[in-house]
Amino acid sequence: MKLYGSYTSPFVRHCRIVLLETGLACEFIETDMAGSATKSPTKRVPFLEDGNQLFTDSSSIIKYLREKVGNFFCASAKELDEYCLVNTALDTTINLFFIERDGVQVAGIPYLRRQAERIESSIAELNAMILPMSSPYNDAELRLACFIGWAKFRKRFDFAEFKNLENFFAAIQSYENFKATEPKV
Ligand SMILES: N[C@@H](CCC(=O)N[C@@H](CS)C(=O)NCC(=O)O)C(=O)O
Repeated sequence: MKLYGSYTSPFVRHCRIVLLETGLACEFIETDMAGSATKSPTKRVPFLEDGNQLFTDSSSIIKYLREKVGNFFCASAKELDEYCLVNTALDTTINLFFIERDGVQVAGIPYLRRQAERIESSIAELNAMILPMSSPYNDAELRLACFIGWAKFRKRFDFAEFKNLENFFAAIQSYENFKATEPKV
């Protein structure tokens, strides 16, 4: 198997954690935007090749890897809903990050203001969740940790008023597979 991605992407980080957890052999191929533009129809990372199979989204990659070793991806509807909530917040935060990096003023465009509000309300909801303070972590929790880690790394969000999320993030630092995949430029 070959996983294409970057060392900064939170979506790729989640896949890398799952590779460590499952112990599956996989080559990591560092890929920039030019690389993903030619090799994946989504023009995004991650993507995974296994023989002649191509997976173009972190969620399908994680499901594929977990099922390969006889485990589940988001076993219950509740876990899937929590995973989707984190993913919406993450996807929206990254969307605004790229848009702002291209010089667009978020405050001047109604839909982008709505995107910013979506992030705020989703984070408040995530902060109200009951979160574990030690492993094992499920995929909704791992995705949440990858989101917080990326938002801190890129200085996109101040979590100071969200104490539950801060405590959860402090605790997951002692999980070796999370620590081993910290974002780096
Ligand atoms: N839904 C996708 C999102 C992946 C994604 O947004 N990746 C970012 C990197 S963090 C990317 O490649 N962005 C490039 C672009 O949007 O042009 C997944 O879960 O894999």
